[in-house]
Amino acid sequence: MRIIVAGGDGFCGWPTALYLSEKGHEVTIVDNLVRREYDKELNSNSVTPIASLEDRVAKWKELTGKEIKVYEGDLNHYDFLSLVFKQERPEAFVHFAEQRSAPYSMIDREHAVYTHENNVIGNLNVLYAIKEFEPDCHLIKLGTMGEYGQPNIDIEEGYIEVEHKGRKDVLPFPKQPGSFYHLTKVHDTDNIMFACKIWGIRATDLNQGVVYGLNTEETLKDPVLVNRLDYDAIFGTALNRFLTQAAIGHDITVYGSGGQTRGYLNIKDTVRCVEIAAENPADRGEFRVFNQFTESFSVLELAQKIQSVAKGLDIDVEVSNVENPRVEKEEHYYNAVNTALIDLGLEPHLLTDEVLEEILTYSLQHKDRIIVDNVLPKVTWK
Ligand code: NAD
Ligand code: USQ
Repeated sequence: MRIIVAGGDGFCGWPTALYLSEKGHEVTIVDNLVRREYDKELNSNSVTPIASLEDRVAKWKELTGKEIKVYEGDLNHYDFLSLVFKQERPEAFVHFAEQRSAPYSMIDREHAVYTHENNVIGNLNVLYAIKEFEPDCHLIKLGTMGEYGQPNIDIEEGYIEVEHKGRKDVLPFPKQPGSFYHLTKVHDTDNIMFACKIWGIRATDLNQGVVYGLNTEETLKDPVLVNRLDYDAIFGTALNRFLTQAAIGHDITVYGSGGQTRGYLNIKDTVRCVEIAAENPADRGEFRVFNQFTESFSVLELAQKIQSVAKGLDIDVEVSNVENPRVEKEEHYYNAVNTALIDLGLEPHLLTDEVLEEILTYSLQHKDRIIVDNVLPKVTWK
């Protein structure tokens, strides 16, 4: 299959591009490399030293003989995107290419506006490009579990049957996102749903939970292929971030009481879920939503698991309840459905002590790269 991986230089996109290439698909990466620019802006870095995208794909070709084409450019530039569509004629378009940090979107007005422009308009351009150039192309869009927020009822996969004043309908599940970033995903969802309805586009929205881990079989083939590992308070996400904190002997920063519960998945499952979606495309006009996570944990549970694994490696680390910089429920009901991908064949990699130990070991190897000043949160929601 001819597959475009937009955002293919990023944390989820790079291993996905390699995995799909390994499986024999013709993979093309589209990325404007802006994630590397955010690091410069924030004076931050990946814990692992990552090679340039050029070197990454050259090494992949050298090792496997497989070519991954690269277009360096911005989804917001429609002329550029049109050219990519005309030249590559994608059968599937995997869309990872958005500003994905909630704290980044909450820095100030400029960052909120940038996040909205980048994400919402970029996605709208992709919808128009599909309509104009490849109407049969399957859009596989990365959404987020955070679109649903923290409702006091079970979270369904995209839709819920509602009975109201004696009448019934299946309606989009209510959205209560927790940051301007998460809001962009809700706006994307609405735009995609509408485009499917009016133009007959086929789309799958993968409402992904928090991703942890860094290696896949493919990224382990050579150090040049290593994935990025984010740890700072803006781009680091709960589990990976906590492990890097343990690596430098920093307290694990549980925000508030730590009852915040989210769905999580291993990066190895991210790449497989995308493959499953690509192999089982939505019908023309269908807007399908899959909840993409394998297990749920509270942040306190994660911190305690990591503390215990670190102890096994003779690292003493404290769990510290720091003041929560976000506005969110710290104690709440959480029960989300995630059966669609499992029914299509996903076999989850679960969070074991061995998995935690592996990421911790990687963090320990590169701990000198961690800029300690970036660890504590400075951006607040208030
Ligand atoms: P990332 O920032 O590491 O990667 C995103 C990539 O997209 C970067 O390489 C960046 O340069 C590129 N990009 C951004 N805007 C672009 C644009 N306008 N044009 C071209 N390229 C652009 O993020 P990630 O962690 O790999 O996340 C990928 C996607 O998955 C995002 O949409 C994110 O919202 C979603 N997601 C991520 C997680 C997670 O835990 N990492 C969880 C749920 C959903
Ligand atoms: N948290 C802590 N301590 C920390 C960092 C985070 O307690 O040091 C808490 C947060 O307050 C939050 C939870 O952990 O309650 C998750 O935060 P996070 O930073 O790991 O994840 P989040 O901001 O939700 O965003 C990440 C990705 C985003 C993706 C989302 C999936 O950056 O792209 O959409 O996970 S989800 O959480 O399901 O919405």
